[in-house]
Amino acid sequence: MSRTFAERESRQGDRDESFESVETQDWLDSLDEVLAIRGPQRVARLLRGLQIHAQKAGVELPVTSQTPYVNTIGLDRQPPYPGSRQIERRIKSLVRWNAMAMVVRANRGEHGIGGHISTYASTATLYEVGYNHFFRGRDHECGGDLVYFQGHATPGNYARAYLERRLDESHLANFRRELADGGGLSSYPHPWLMSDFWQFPTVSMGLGPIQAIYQARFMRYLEDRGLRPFTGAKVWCFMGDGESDEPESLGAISLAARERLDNLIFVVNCNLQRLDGPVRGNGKIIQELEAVFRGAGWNVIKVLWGSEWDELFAQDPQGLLTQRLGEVIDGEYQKYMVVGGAYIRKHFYGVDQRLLKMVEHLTDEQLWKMRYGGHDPAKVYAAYKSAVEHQGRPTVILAKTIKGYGLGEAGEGKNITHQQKQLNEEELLRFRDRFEVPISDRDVGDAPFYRPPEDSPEYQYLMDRRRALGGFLPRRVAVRVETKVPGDEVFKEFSEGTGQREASTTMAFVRMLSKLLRDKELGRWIVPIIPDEARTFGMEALFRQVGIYSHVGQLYEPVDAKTLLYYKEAKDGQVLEEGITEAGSLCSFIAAGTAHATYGVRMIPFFAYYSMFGFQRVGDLIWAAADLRTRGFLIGGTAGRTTLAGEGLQHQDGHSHVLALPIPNLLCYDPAYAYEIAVIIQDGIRRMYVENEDVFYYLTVGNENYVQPPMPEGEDVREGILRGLYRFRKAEKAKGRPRVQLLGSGAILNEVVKAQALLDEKFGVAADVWSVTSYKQLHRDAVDAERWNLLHPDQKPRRPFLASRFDGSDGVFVAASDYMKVLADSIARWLPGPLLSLGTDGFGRSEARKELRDFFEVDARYVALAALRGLADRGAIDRDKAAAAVRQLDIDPDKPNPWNS
Ligand SMILES: Cc1ncc(C[n+]2csc(CCOP(=O)(O)OP(=O)(O)O)c2C)c(N)n1
Ligand SMILES: [Mg+2]
Repeated sequence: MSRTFAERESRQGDRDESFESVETQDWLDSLDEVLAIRGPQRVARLLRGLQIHAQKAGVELPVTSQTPYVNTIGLDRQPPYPGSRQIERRIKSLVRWNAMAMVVRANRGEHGIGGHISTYASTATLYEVGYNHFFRGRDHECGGDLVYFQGHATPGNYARAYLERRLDESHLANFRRELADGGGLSSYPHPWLMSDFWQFPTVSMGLGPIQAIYQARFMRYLEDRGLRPFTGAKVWCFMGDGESDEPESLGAISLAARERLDNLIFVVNCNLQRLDGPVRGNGKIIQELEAVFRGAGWNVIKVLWGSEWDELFAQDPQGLLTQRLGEVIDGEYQKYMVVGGAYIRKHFYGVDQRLLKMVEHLTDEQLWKMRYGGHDPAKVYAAYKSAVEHQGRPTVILAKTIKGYGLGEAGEGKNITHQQKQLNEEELLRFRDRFEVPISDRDVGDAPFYRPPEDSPEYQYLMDRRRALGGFLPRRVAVRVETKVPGDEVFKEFSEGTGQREASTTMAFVRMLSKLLRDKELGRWIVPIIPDEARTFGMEALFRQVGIYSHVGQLYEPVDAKTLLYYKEAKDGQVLEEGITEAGSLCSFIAAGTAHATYGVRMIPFFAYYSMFGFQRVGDLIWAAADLRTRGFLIGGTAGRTTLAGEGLQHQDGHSHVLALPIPNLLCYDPAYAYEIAVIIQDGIRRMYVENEDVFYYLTVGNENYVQPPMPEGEDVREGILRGLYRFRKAEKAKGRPRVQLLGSGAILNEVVKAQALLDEKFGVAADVWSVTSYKQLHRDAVDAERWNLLHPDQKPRRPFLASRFDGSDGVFVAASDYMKVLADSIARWLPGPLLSLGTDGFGRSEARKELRDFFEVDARYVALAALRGLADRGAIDRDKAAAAVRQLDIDPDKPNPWNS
């Protein structure tokens, strides 16, 4: 066990102690003198010199990424408080009360409906100082600050909106009851559900901080490209200390420092607790975070001690108190707050007579009530002011608070406090008294909501403050965008095919993107986003064409400067080359795809990435993108379990389309040919940027080269591509022959076309070939029709698109794709005949395409065999013929099942 500073000191004996004391004072006096005469920068240089000297002399020094456990901004640098502390306290108390009452009442009404009291209780001052003095609304000349509120502190946001008369009592009464008559309030920030209120979803821990970083960076991108004026708007991100454990929370902080994002401010609500207990019972989360952020290059402001402590620090020139505060660990701090003043005196101050003496004039009660910095508006204001004025670096404010502050016996600082959702009458009374809420003894048990009348000083004050700061917050404003869909001059060439030339769908997409970037109307709004994969996708030409965005431009001569496609970084560069971070890239995608709502600027992001590292790697962020009503195109490159050769198990994606199924507003396509991509992208731009639909797109593209055919004639092809299916090639010589319907997607459509010929030539079977561009679209449409039919039994049933397309199509159905079989199976119910689906279930392999397609049983031979097997099952051909086909097609019937091998 480590000994305390005081214990170590006392063991050295009196003589030693007095000698050390004199020696220390001597050094401190010298330092003060230099400080007074030569200033703080000289002191910093001197200390650095001393450090080097000591290190050379063999003195082991601790890593200096931490500063002492005291406020970063000392009393002498603390600005005066600009508002009325008294009225602000009244407002805050009412917000506290209503936030608490909202949760208590929700849980009385419906046991187990949930909600959180303690989190907002700990962060109330951090929010209120922001609301009254810092957060600027949309109508402010800066265009509004962007605030990422801590997800489960929503009762505080709602309670304030209630005082502001943006919400009424029935909203509050229906907290967590969104299906109630008249609507209710979302548990957490969800723009999908409260689209004129919430801007940013944050409650999936870690997603708020990483999105805030990329949002601040995207704000810079818009400014540097001249798409938005520089206004000095800030991005604020409130997060929990427990939340900092999520890799996403801290994973991108170095980017913020590198990009010098002084428009970004993190506020970490360090209540030292998470859900189950202390965040770092055996350590100090604030010191740990300080080291991490300082190490990454952030400006760190610690707000630890309230004004009551100032007097003690003033009496402590030798820093005894500072030392003691630094050695106590978080688990003990938590205990002090729960157990009370006598315990604090004995266990905190009691280790040293000098410390005890320092507080002898204070009662136990007073000792207990000495506030932490995060609960003192004066300290919080000082930190915020310093943060917004800081230049050249992002700032993190580490504010020490108490979880469940004000709940007293009902949970203040206790381990159960996160889950506390009920207060009994006695506890409500105490809460009311503590915050002086004007509710009578008789009523208090009902936990009624309370808001001061419109002519009250409280209401006037808070409205004045909001007016001065540019309106309410949070508030989401979805601006309608007007865009012209690029015409045929961009897309026409793709409907003509490539003739004899082979090309991949990736190449087709890249060519399309590059043409879109040149489009006069649309080009500048496009945001190509790539996580260090441009060369993999053949997108490197974009580097030169539109440049890679860099706030500082290009400070070096690139090694390939003399080549045509050199690595060009520029301040007005358009490409976001994110480095190896799918999570970060996705945050850029979200920021760009929501720019219409955030900045009133429509942006069209195309985020191209390795399809394997999308839904399964950063699926939760994609879910958040959906909640955020993000618009844009996700392009899953090198897709297809057997189309991406050689890369093996961790790279070959045969399931991203399955993982994409759950996202309600995401349209998914697995196109086979260039013209399909052209139709989808053209229509996507129309839907998202002309019709203003809140949808987004996922397209997979592959790197296999093949001839891109011309778009088949026919009115229904275009519609079919968009709705999920069209007939690509009709059977020839069908009359009198057994008939099958072959469905193919992506690169595997080519195998299906080959199977058509095989069946025709070798087995006398006529096959129609259909391109399925989207099983998800087909499935959604079919279940939609089915649901309508269920609810309207007395009306003419609706027919799914899928069923109508197969009118008159006879026979057996076989589907093959580079994705799991379940995808094709999802539409089986609506087909007029039995379906046999072929797909790529199982782990990938490092192999060539031909072998992979044999291994996964998705090549032309298996498609033909499946058709024959289906025909045999129906009695349309002899079973022997199907059995013989196994041999004829050179298929090993006893080969291992790829699904589990
Ligand atoms: C990704 C994720 N995992 C788990 C949770 C469940 N959860 C909600 S709040 C919470 C504890 C949060 O602690 P902290 O970040 O310290 O916030 P505090 O309430 O203490 O301010 C947990 C685990 C979640 N919301 N998101
Ligand atoms: Mg916490």
